[in-house]
Formats: sequence, C-alpha cells, structure tokens
Amino acid sequence: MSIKLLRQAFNGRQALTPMWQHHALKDRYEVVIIGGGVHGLACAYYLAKNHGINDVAVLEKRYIGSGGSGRNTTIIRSNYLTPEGVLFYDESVKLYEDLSEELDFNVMFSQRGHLTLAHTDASLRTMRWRAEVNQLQGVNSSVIYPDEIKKLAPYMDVSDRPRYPVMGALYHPPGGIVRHDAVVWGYARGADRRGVHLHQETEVTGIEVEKNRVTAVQTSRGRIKTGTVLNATAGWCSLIAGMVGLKLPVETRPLQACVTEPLKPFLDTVVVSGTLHFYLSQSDRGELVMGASVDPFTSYSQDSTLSFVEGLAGHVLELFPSLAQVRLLRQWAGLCDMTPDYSPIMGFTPVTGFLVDVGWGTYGFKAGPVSGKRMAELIATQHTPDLIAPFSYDRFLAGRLVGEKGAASVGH
Ligand code: PYC
Repeated sequence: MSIKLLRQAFNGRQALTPMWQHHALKDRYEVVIIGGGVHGLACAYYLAKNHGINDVAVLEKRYIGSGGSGRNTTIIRSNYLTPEGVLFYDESVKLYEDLSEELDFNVMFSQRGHLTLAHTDASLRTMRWRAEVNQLQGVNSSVIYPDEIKKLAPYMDVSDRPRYPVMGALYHPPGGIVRHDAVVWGYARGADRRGVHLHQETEVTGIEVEKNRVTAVQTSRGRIKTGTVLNATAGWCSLIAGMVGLKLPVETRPLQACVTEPLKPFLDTVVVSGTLHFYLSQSDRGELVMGASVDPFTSYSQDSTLSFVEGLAGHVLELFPSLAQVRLLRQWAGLCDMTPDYSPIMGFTPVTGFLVDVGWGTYGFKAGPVSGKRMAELIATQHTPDLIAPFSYDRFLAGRLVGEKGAASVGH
C-alpha cells in the first residue's frame, strides 16, 4: 500500500484529491459538449490533448457517467457485419488496448474473447459472413463449432438437450470487457487536467440559433455563448436535437441488465446468443453481468421489471443449467437511441455549428474512444474523418444506410 493511500485511510475524506475540479460556468466557451458520458468526455479529452482546444465545457444534467456509460454491460468488440462498422469499432478496440497507459488509469480491459452463438442454419450463415468481412479488414474472427466452444466455455451446455442447441459460434479473441467507471473517470480526469471544464448538475434547457447558426446554449445554471455545440447524449438525443429544430431518425427504447452475486471464476469469455436474446460475462469481482434485447416499446423509463429477469433467467438457464441457484444482486435499465440501420449518426448537421455523436443504440460504450477521437478531429479541422464519414446524418437522405442489425448484440 502506498504512503499516500495509508495517509488517506487515516485522515479520512479531507486527504482525498478530487479527480476533477468544480468551476464557475463561464459565459462563453469555444466548444460546448452536451453529455458527460464516455463520448462527450473522450471528445473533450482529445480536443485538448490532440488539438490544443481546451476552452471546452462538458455539460451533464446529473453526474459524470450517470447515463448509458454507467448502465451498459461493458462489452468491447469489433466483429461487425459491414466493412465500415468493422474498421470503425476496430480502431476503438485498439484505443482501448492502450487506454490505461494513455489515461494513466487502470481501466481493466480484459481481452478474454467473445463468442456469438449460432443456433440455426441462418445465424450460422451470418456468422460465416461476419467472419469473412472481419478477416478482410484484418480483424481476428472465425467460426468455431461445439467441441471448440466447450473448451472455451466448459460450463455451457453444447449438447442436443437445449431447445435450441448450439450449432457454432463466431469467435472473436480481441473482444472482452472493461471497467466502465474507470474509463469515464479516466477521460474526465484527463480532460480536467488539460483545462476542460466539467459541469455536473447542469441541464441544457435550450439552444439559440440565428440565421441557421448556433449562437448560445441555455442551461439550468445560466446562458453560454458558443458557436459549436456537440450533442453527445444517449437517450435524450432527439430532445436535444429538437432544440435546434432538427429531427433525428431515432426511436428511444429501454435496455435492461442485471448482475448476480459473485461466484468463483468459471467463465472467461463473453457469451452472446441472438436466438436466446442474452449476453453474459463474468466480471473481475466474479459477478455475472447479463442483459437482453431492448424493450419492445419506446419509452424514457429507466425502471427495470420482473418480466425481464424472468425471461432472461429462463434463457440463460437453457445453456447454463448449473446457475439455477445463483441469486441476483441488482437490476437496472438504460436508454438506447435506435436508428433504422443500427449504426450511429456522427458529424455535421444542416444547422451550422450543431454537431451530433448520437444514435448509439446498444453499442455506444464500446465506441467511446474512437468517437471521441474522431469527433475531436472533425471539430478541430472542420473536415469529416474518413473513418466516420459513412455515419453522417445525410446518409438517411441519400439512402446510404450502414446495415448492422445482423451484428447488433442480440436480435432486437
Ligand atoms: O453490442 O456487444 C454489444 C452489446 C452487448 C450488450 C449490449 N450491446
């Protein structure tokens, strides 16, 4: 134990150094980022670090990481279906690989491998398709069969007993899990150290536009003049876009998740089943972190339900019958902004100075680093980086959709 830690233990809270500072709200910032989750914080961090732009405010209506960044199930992977998606998420995996060093903060990225199970001929075909696309982009994925799956997940029933027996899986060794709070706090601390102002408990109530150009943001703590606003919210992205009169092709749905009591380590891969609608991993603390597909209705409710855990438990027990006596510790819900093609919306919009990094459905956390880095580049250079060009707002007008439904976590 370090001397510093010992001193803190004896002195109590006074000795703790805050991770970031509190600032008075200035009446003008060069860039205002709405949303204090991984996307907004990463963008602020890279703006300051890579481009020397630190006259930046990050506005968060609650506390840092209180939205999707604190509610996701932390799965990191790049085994997508389209070349555009694979290349984009692959850059994020690479950034995650170096993130602890980059932020000088242990984000506990564990590349334990990711299995997407196939229980039908049709899903096996999609796994083969994804494996081909992944390999062509240099991403490590391949289709494996029950005998190999059993070696990776010995407690999973790969026999003919389950109602939908496992026929194969897309195996993606670089995939894994990360400690989501650490990622958010690391970016927040890194941005703060470079001069960015993080404003918690600061809700955006309006955005002023003159002659189709953003001029100011109104907040619960006062008005800020600015020419650049980034909407980096999840769950509320259409409401924020509505403040400048912009309609987004987004439907907001709750996504529920839960965690069990800690168990001895027995599962060191991430397991996803689209057919059975669940994903499962074992955290460093031994808890099983599990989730399903988005709720089948639009809502801003973050309540979680008994019917969700009943349905999920039934499906998980099909493949992991030995978990029958394991107790649930807690359950929660987050909000997912679903787009028609299951890809995000990033970049410029028809309103000058109003930028978006939204539409993150159920896949936002894994994209935090790459989105932050590339949106910072876009803001600094006023040019859209090639990597995120396919996800532009105008693709919906041009009919250039990036269909990722076949690779979204579970069948939604
Ligand atoms: O896209 O990997 C994913 C995912 C897992 C849980 C929700 N989304």
